[in-house]
This record gives sequence, structure tokens and C-alpha cells, in this order.
Amino acid sequence: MASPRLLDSIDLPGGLDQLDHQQIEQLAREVRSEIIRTVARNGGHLAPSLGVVELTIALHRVLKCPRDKIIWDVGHQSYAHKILTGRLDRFDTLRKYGGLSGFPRRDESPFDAFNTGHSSTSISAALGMAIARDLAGERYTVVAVIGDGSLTGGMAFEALNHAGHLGRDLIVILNDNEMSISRNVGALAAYLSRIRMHPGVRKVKGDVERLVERLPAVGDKLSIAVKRVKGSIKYLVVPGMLFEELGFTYLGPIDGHDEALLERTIRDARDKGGPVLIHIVTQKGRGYGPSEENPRIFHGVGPFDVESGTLKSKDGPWFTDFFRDAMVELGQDDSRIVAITAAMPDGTGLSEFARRFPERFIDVGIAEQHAVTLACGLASQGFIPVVAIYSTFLQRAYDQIIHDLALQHLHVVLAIDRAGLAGEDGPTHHGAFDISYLRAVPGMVVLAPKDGEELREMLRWAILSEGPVAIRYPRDAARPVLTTRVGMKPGFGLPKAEVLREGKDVTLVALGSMVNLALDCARTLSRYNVSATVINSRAAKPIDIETIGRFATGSAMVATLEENTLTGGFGEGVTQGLHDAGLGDIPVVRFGLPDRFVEHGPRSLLLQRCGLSQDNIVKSILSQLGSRVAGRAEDDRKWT
Ligand SMILES: Cc1ncc(C[n+]2csc(CCOP(=O)(O)OP(=O)(O)O)c2C)c(N)n1
Repeated sequence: MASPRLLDSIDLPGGLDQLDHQQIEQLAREVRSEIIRTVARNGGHLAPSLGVVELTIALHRVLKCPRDKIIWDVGHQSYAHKILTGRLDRFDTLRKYGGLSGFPRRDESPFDAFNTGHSSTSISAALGMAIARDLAGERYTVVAVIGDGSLTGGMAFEALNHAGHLGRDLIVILNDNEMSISRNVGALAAYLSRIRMHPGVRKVKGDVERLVERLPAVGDKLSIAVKRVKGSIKYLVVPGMLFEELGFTYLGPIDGHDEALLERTIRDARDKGGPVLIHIVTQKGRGYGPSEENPRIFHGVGPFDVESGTLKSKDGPWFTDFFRDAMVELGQDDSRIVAITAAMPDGTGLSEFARRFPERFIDVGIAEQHAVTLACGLASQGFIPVVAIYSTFLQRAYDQIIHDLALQHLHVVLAIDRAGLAGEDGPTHHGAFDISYLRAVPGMVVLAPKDGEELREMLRWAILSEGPVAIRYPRDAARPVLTTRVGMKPGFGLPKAEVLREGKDVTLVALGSMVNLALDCARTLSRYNVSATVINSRAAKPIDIETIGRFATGSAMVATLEENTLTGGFGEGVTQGLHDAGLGDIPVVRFGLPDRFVEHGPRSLLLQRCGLSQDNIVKSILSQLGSRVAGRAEDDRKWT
């Protein structure tokens, strides 16, 4: 009989203290198997989590959480932390509807000190806690764990700058695996790599510092020169000087898989006091062949076969696939097009463009704000930047969109992927707000394609247009809309709404991902002798009220469908537009995301829960129409 797992036999996390070296190694293996098994079934962030198993064990052996606080940056690497802090029995529900979140959540466990999901926030949050601790006169340790990718986000540097200045007790663990989702980029990545390449110099750090300090300084001029020499010698040979200059004690680089060494270093950091940065070097995807070989693919994955590492296939082609192909096509024809990503060349579909036109591809790191303003600089000089960023991460660049882009009416195309519900990643990743936050910006054109082909057309239109244009599309397979249609022609003014079906009772006005659903609803409504017009609005701004109004006038009601929060959304735009056009007496029912944060789970289930399902929409329309259609249904029972 196989011996019971340590995981099941010790009290976690308290029992970690009693383990010896061998048992810790065994525990690390067990935690990894648990993560691999679960992610293979549920999908999730495999490689980041596998890389920090020893670190997580060491942290929980040294710290006494939840009194001590750990803030996991992004939070996608917190699976081992979840397993070791009382959630092993529910770990199989990871990312499932109603199950454990894939990210730290304060409402899930007191061990999750801070909610994360977007990168580069951990040091700010940790510093806030450290200040709170000191104000309250309490004593506990605060640790931020941040990856080298997340350190490329400007906010991390704002926090380092502040923390170094304040000098409070704070530990930052820099988990350096040389990877963001793809290979990390930028001068900082090169700097970290230089430190890693010469670990030996760490040993001489103290000697060099002492030696440099002892260099004689004679006379004023000489003194300045010597100071300069001292500076450059230190920069040459002392690793982590950048962090030291920011006010941190730098410890490292150390092997992030040597649990005993990690423990010692965390204790040293705590004893040292003040702001301390521990630089650990880890292997992303550690302990599972396929993810060690391909950490990029296994950063975040859908279900896969554990034996072979083969990913279970997903439906396609996705909207992202159409965007990928369209970018290559357009990039070939027009050398003014520059593609920009914020550390997500694969996720956004820009990798192929990068391969074909490397000189016109820019990965700025996790720096959405910089990406947008950089694009504005390019646009001001006659290039046509296409900035591809997920809806949720573009929230970071709101001021840049207003101040740098819209105010100067520059011609930049924002390709907004994952607009709408993102599914299993949950509320930090849902793109629920982009229509609301972009509609408010003067001069913005906001488009949403109903299918892949229309995404291509919109991109071409946007590139040949002028001013800021945003195109938002969902994390979904691009089911083609098979119906009579009029294509969008570049250079023919603002996009007009497309009437896909004409009826006299109800006018359904749908945006992007909701057009297919509106057509399905219209077909079902016809079984109840309710004839519906279906309009593909194409734009959330400006909305073609003329076309919508023409059909709305003769119908009993208008229903709007959108995959965005109803607050400030497309439906509000239609309602307001009809009102302004003197058609305010036509009742409008709005279907969209509710005014609350939507949980995690399969996208289709979440849409249904938000009322964006055929059942709910048809039922609501029939009940709104009430007596007008009473008795006309073939099978009323189905909807009651
Ligand atoms: C603001 C923001 N932009 C983009 C992302 C998408 N994203 C998630 S993890 C990640 C890479 C993080 O790299 P790193 O911090 O080095 O952690 P690792 O996965 O390598 O452990 C990116 C770009 C995000 N979570 N937040």
C-alpha cells in the first residue's frame, strides 16, 4: 500500500515547522503533483505556480500567516500557497464556478492578504500594510513576491522608489525566472541577467565595497573623479546596485529551489530590517517536463493530458486568430503599421506579426500606460500604431487614452481582446467596462465585430480612418454570422449599423458578441408570432441612431444586447440616442452585465447567469410585450 501523503497527514500550515529536509523535498513533490493533476483537469496557471513551490514552503515555515502578510503579485503563482493554507480539500474546484479562485482572494481565506490579478501592485499594497502596521504599533512581517515580468510595470518602480525612501521594514522577493509570459524584455531584464550570469561576484560584494570606500580622495577635483570611479566600480561588480541605490538592501541572487537557503535568507532579511529585496532565481514550470520545456505555453493553459503534455483542443478559430491574420495581411500592405503589445505577444495574436515584421513590432513589457503613449508618439510622426491589449489591462491606460490619445485626436488603433467575460480567470480579468470607459471619451470611435470576418473589415477600416479607434472583441470562437450583410467599406464615413433581419414587433439592437444571440432570439420569437428586427450596431460610439430609430419607431419595444456592464454601456447610449432624437417614448429593455463583479467560471455559464441567454431574453421580451402577443405562442409553457 502506498504510504499516505505528507500533504494529507500534517496540519497545514502550522505542521510545516516539524518537517525535516527530506520531508520538505517530499512535500514539494506532492504539492507539484497536486497542482499538475488539478490544472490538467481545470486549466490554469501551471508554470508560474510550479516555479515557486520551494519559496512558498520556505515562506510558510518562516512566517506566521495570517498575522504575517504575503502579497503575491498577479497572484497566478499562488496555487501552492492555497494548498498549504487549508484549501487542499477544495483544490479540485480551482477556477470552477463556485470553486476556488485562481487568484488570491481575501474573501476566500484569511491567508490571502490582498486580492491580485493585474500585475505590479504587490509592493504598493505591501508598503501600505507596513505603514499601517507601524501606525498601529504592531509587529509583523510583510512580504511582496513579484516576478521579473511584473517588475517591468511602472507601478512597481513607483512603489520601490517610495519604499526605499521611507525605510520601513518590508521584504520584496523578486522571483526571477527570465520570463514574463513570453521571454521578459527590456533593460531591466538585461540587468537581472547580468547579475545572474555572475553570481560569483556576490561573494566579493562586501570586499569591493570596503575597498572602494578606502580609495584615497586627495584634493577637490581628484575627489570628484575618485567618487565617479568608486561609483562605476561598484556598478560593475556589485550585483543589485540598482536596488541598493533605491534604498533597499539587496540579497542575492540565490537559488530559488534551495528551500533551506531560502529560509535562511528570508530570516536574514527580517533580522536586517528596513526595505530588503531578495533576488531569487527560479525555473518556470519546474518539476514537469512539458512545462519546463515550454513554460510559455504552460504559463496559462486549458486542460491537458498529464502523461503526454498534449493540450486538449479548443474550438476555433477565435476572434484573436482573425486579428492575427488580419494584422499580417495589413502589415504586408502598409509599412506604416506598427504593432504594440504589453508583454502578451501570444495572447493577443501578435507573435506572427512579430516574426514577419520584427522591426515594426514592439513589446514594451507589462506597461500598458507606456504602450498607449508610445503609440501616440509614433502616430504623431505618421505611423499607424495598433496597440493590442486585453480590455481589463487597458483600464491601466485610461488617462493616456484621454490625455495623450483623444485630446490630440491621434490616429491609434486599440485592439481590445477579451472584451466581455473572460471566464475562469474571473473578475480581475473580465473585460466588463471598456465600452463605458471609452464612450465617455470625446472623439473615440468604439467598434465591436459580430464575427471574425467583420473584425478583419473593422481593422482595415480603422487603419484607413483617422483619430482614435477602438475595436473590442471577446475571448470566444468567432462563430460566423450567416446572413445577408453589407460589408464595411473603408473611407465611407463612420460605420453604419447593419440590419440583419426585419420585423415589426420588436427591435433587437445587438453589439459584437451578442449579434448571434440576438438572431437566435429573433428566430425563437418568430415561433411566438413575434417578429423581430435584428440590428448589428457595429459601433458603441458613435451609435447609428438614425437606422435604429427607423425600425424602433414602428415596433413595440427596443431591446439592446451587449457584453459590457449596463452602467454607462451601449444600451444606455441607445436609450439616450433615441431620447435625444425625440423617440424617448419607445420602451427600451437593456440586456448586459450587471452592476456587480461577475465571478469566475465557464464563459457560457457566466453569460447565462448574467441573463445573456436566449431563454432569459426571449422570456423577458415576451413578458414585456405582454398582452400584445398573448395567446400567439405555439408553446407558452416553455417560457413560464
Ligand atoms: C497589468 C497586467 N498586464 C498584463 C497581465 C498579464 N500577465 C499575467 S502574468 C504576466 C507575466 C508575469 O510575469 P512574471 O511577473 O515574471 O511572473 P511569472 O509568470 O514569470 O512567474 C502577464 C503579462 C497582467 N496580469 N496584468
